[in-house]
Amino acid sequence: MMLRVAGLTLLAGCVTLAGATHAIANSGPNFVQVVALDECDPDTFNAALGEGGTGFCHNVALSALGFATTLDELFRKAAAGTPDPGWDFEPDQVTIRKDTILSVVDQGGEPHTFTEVSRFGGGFVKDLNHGETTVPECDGGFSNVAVARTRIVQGSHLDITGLSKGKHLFQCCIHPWMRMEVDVK
Ligand SMILES: [Cu+2]
Repeated sequence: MMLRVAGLTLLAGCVTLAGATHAIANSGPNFVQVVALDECDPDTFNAALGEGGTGFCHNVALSALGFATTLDELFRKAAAGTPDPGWDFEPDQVTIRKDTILSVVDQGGEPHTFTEVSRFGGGFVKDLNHGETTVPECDGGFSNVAVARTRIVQGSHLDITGLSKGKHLFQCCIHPWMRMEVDVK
């Protein structure tokens, strides 16, 4: 009986390893990863925004360590024109070949969007915009299907392919200071 349990544990270990190998195989020359980061505080975000809200926060680890930013702080910093740098796309700029898969992973605690815009500007949450006008690509928020398709929830990723040669600008339609430039050779 004990042996059988041990066997099952070993099997589970193999499955985990297989998953890791797959991830490594994906990070070849034609695969570039971008991470979306934030430091949302689950207590204040979820009380105000709820399960279905645009800011629902799953960031349990950071909060327990005392590093999380409260919802009030986030809005206060944005209004002061000094938005929280913990909300960020990394890297800020990347140069890729035309056939590269750009995979954007949300490693923060709350949802973001990775939305291509013709010019950087405000998102669809007016009080986070510091006076900037909402860019047309973010207009309407998630009720706009084009915006909803660029949403990335915590722990998931969005793969961008088929970008044309030249300069592409992406921003988050919720936190508009999250900006990134992608140059395709
Ligand atoms: Cu965001």
